[in-house]
Amino acid sequence: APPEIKRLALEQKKIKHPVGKRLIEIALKKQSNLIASADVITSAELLKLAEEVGPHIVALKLHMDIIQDFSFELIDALKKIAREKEFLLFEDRKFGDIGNTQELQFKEGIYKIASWADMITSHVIAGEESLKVFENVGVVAIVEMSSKGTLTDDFYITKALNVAENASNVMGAVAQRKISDDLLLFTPGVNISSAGDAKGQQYNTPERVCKNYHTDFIIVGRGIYQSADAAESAKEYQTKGWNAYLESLG
Ligand code: 5BU
Repeated sequence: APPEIKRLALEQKKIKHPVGKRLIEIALKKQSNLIASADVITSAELLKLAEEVGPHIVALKLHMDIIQDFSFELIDALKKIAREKEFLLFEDRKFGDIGNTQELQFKEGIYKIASWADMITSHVIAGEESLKVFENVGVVAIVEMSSKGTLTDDFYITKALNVAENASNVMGAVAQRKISDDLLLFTPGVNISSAGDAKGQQYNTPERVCKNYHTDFIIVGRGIYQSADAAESAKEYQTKGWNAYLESLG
């Protein structure tokens, strides 16, 4: 990126979290604000997708509990691809319990998320102290959802943002609107060719979420992994997302 844009993008957001800084660094280097959501259900599909979209993304968003044949060989292979292609591993676990239970879900069980995830999502419904258990990871707080009829109304969003801004391990928030410059903004529900699905999902274009909501990172699932050529469509979302992001800064 030209130096003035680099300076602008870094200075506009006052991000202190090391994982947030790393994400910005990768975004500027790769000229991408794209996070691919890998909602596939086998290790083979996941690794293939990671290889294909890797060059175009800043992070790969995962739902590890939907993988039928989960193993730590999968984690090792994913980490290797992430290192080679320079992207972060983002587990969209959407924690939403008391701190003690979240800690067990984060560190223990089959997936041992704490041992490999760079970033995780968490609801903030249990309050600020419940988030303290997420150590050595970038927390992305869910303050607003993309789906039709979500209960995250204006009142909830204001309170959730307040919790997110007060927690030092929170680096960003998921929302469908502009938020403060102290947090990175992540927006799912992004698709170029569809308006939604039959299960409540609602889509916006990369242009809309970057220019109207001032989104920092667009999250794209089916738009990429269900397309005929995942690499090609990741490239398209990368270009569209990055151009819209630069225009939103100017
Ligand atoms: P899609 O295939 O682009 O619709 O996938 C969207 C992904 O983002 C999917 O993994 C969801 O779990 C995730 N998501 C979302 O769609 N909306 C939200 O508000 C949140 C997460 Br939070």
